[in-house]
Amino acid sequence: MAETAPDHIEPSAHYDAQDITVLEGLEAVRKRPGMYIGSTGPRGLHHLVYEVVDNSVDEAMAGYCDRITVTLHPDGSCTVADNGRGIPVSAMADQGGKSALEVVLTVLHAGGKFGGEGYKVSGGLHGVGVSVVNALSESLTAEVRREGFVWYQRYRAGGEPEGPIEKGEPSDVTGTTISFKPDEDIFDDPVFDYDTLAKRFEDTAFLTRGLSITLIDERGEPREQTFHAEGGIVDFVRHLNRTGREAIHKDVVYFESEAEEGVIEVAMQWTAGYTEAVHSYANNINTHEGGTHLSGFRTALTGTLNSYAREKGILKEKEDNLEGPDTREGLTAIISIRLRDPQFEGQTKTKLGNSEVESAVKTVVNEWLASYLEEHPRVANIVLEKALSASRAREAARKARDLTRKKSALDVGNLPGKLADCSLSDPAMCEIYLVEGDSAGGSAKQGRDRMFQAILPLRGKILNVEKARIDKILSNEEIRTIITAIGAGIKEEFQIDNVRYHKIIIMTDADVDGAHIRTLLLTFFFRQMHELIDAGMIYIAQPPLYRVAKGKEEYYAYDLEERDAIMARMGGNGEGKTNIGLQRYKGLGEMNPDQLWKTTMDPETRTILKVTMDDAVEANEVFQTLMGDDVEPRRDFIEKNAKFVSNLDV
Ligand code: 0RA
Repeated sequence: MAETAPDHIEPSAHYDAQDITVLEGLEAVRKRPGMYIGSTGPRGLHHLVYEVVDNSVDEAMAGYCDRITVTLHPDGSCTVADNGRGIPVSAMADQGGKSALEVVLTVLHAGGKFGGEGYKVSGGLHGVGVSVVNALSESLTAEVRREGFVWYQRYRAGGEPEGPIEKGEPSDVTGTTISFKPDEDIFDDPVFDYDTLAKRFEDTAFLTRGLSITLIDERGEPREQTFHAEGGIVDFVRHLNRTGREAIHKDVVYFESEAEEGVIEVAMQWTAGYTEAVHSYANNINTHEGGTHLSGFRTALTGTLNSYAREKGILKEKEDNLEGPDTREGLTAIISIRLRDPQFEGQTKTKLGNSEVESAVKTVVNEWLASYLEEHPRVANIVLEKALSASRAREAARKARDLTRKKSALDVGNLPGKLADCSLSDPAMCEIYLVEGDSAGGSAKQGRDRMFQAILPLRGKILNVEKARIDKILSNEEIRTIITAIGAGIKEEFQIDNVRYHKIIIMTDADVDGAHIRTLLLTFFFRQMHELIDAGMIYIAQPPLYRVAKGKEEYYAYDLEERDAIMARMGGNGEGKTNIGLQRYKGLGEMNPDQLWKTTMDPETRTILKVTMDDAVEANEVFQTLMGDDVEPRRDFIEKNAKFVSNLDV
């Protein structure tokens, strides 16, 4: 059987002071899990997997590992296996002779202690270390292949070792395998979501050139996917452009540089479209909210393109400089930075705050891009032509706007006539319903609580914003009405403090047209008022699909299943003759004001879904699928559209 590691000091029979400190540390994690992993909801749960995988990714980035396999088991546990060097197993004198493995798994923040040079950069949003995963697991097993043997150690609930590390059979390979089962006492719903993990690992694989990550699901229908990008972020950019974004130059512009502040990688390609798809990452974390690396990149891009255009006479002396957005129209780019001590800020902790990074990225991008443009004049011309036409469109739009400024729909002083505003003026108390169709709008106006609920009926399909330029978007009647009613402007001029309602509720019919209008509205908010989504101010109303009545009793059902359940309870099976009245609502307009209030608008009883934008990369892809030229994927999506919606708010 297994024997004790030769250089391991026999543990004493009772706990010494050091052990107690360790257990207290893990206990603190169990008492306040949110402090370490953000939440005990889905995000926190998946964070456990990322924490373990990120350690393996660190090993890959140090050049010692090229395969990671993540397996989801039927019993709710998860195994992360890599072929790295293996976590060190030797005894640590300054840790009471405990193995390094045990220290890594039981001491908070012990992860990077043994690495030296290769380990200066570490992934992970919180970077809390595997000991936190151990603390929050019902059980955990570590299996290390190293120094010619397999080594084992098991942990009980809360991270207490069952015994010292044990030396097992000989092994001529190296690697680390960690299996853990999230503690049901800690997590609200400890079930891993395959798609959430798959998306993350796809990103990670693109960001870590050459690394293969395999995700295996052994629960239910077996599923397996392997993510691997030999070309790293260059492949990422091509991947983002593969649907609906037509590249206007062949090669992806790429460079990599190691500065004192960290390693910077940039890949970019311009497309024929009008929207910008620039995604930034810091230590493999998608920095949705941007930050210093992104602003450094933007400043350099604008500056370098302007200098080049001036120098080559592409911009004439009397012409104005290109503005930032002009240079990014149609641009797909990935900015990836790895740094020693990332500071994450912002509402969702996805904004890089390290101030030194801004000028480092700026300097590097300036230098690289300037020489790239010199060496690739054809690409330079294509890009500048694109930016110049964007600049002209912007100028034309500005003139058009100035002309109509006085009676502009963008001025709040001029609220649209269609808006039935509420009486209260404190935005935190107020909500606005964007309602499909005049007839539903009429019912909503009569049914609402006018103290705090405003109604804006919208007619027809609003403009397809993905394909339109800003000047066209602003000339669309429905869009102008929405902008005015919300009162906070758009794009760079958007000011969240001026928003007139803290709940903006989209209420459309439960059919394909309704789903389409909802998607168009979400696209519009995503492109023009992104902050509203970040701030969690956009919601989707959930009108019922059926009304079931028998005598004086009446119930509303929100889907088929619920309808059948209600009917069964009332004694009808939906096929034979009963005195049950069943009404299927084809549209909101079929409900009378009272019904609409009761089922969909009364804060006491309604369900509204908060729209979140957890992953801008994916959202961008979905919008493109929806709005791009291919009709098929769009129809597909609309039919099962529920993607943007999470977080019940009852
Ligand atoms: C520190 C030092 C060394 C390996 C690791 C950490 C390591 C940690 C993890 C976590 C998951 N997989 C891992 N693989 C390796 C080894 C240093 C050496 O061998 O010189």
